[in-house]
Amino acid sequence: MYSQGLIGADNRTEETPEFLARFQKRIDAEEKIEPKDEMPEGYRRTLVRQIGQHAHSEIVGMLPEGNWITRAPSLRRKAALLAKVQDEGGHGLYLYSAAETLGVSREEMTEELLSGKAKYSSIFNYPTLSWADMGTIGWLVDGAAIMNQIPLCRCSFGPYARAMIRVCKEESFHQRQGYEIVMTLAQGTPEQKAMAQDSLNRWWWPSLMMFGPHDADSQHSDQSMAWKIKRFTNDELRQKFIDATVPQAEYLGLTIPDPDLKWNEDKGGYDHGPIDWDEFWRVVKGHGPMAKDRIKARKKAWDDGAWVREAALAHAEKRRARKIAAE
Ligand code: BYC
Repeated sequence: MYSQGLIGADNRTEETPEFLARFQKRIDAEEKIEPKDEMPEGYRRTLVRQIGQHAHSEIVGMLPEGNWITRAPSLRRKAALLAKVQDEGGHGLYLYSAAETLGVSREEMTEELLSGKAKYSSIFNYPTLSWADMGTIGWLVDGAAIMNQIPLCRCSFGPYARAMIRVCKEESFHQRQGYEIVMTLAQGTPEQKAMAQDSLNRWWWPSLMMFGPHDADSQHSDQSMAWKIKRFTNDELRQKFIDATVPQAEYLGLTIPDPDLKWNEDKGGYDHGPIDWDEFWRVVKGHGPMAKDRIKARKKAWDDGAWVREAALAHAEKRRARKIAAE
């Protein structure tokens, strides 16, 4: 009478087929699932995993760009970069809050990040070597993020979908500010244009990897699509991103570092060369060039912030006691 076939990747949950079918009916009717609604344990776990990893990506994603705030070439650039990095911090906080509605605490999620159990986007394990990288990250990394996140605004889980609406509006500003930086460099001196090209060369392939493994190797996609957490597969979104980005590079007069990139009339999209999946899995498993530094920085921030958390708890306790005494 119990089925283990319909649920999350680890197959640990036991729920009746009737219960799973009832839940699937709500999903198929495009109803939003809210935190207190009954849901399969696999659905809850999938969301905690994805939203938690998404939140960590936003927070770790502040580091590569934060690295350039003091070296921005003008006050205007500095103000925009500062605002963007703060936005990413805000996205992390909405996302942690969305995950918390599923019964997991911020402490637990942070501990999983610091222990290496929870992942964060592979892209943030690469170093930011020049100012041009601030432009390229906005253009490509935020561009890829938008492509992935617009469909998440229609995710079946209400708090995640709603958080994504604001996040996407801000990511869209980030993408434009990045593209404008790259455009300024591409139309500048030959040295500036070379800097933009070098940056594109380094970030192109890691940006394509942001969308995750090929569909054939994506262990969670089928179930996440059935539950309408994901609306498109990894390969579908990667293709959309390439098709949108190639004309942008052409407009800038920059060359995408893929000799096999070619318009395919029949499919109405670009064919591209092979992605280095060995590199992808190496980075995902924690061996990216900046992996140690990123986790070290997050651990330091978490440890240094312990007194703030303790003080906030003590303050809340004092207020609670005062309120009880006054009643
Ligand atoms: N990096 O079965 P799959 C941003 C993992 S931040 C690392 O296809 P799924 C921004 C995957 O987790 C952008 N790991 O998984 C911030 C799974 O491992 P686990 C972050 C990756 O979940 C600051 C395994 O590989 N965006 O926008 O169905 C500045 C198998 O994959 C990656 C999000 O997090 C990767 N690239 O699909 C600027 C969006 N790819 O968990 C910008 C929300 C795969 O079993 N997340 N893995 O240990 C998603 O949409 C999905 O989770 C993914 C992966 C498409 C990423």
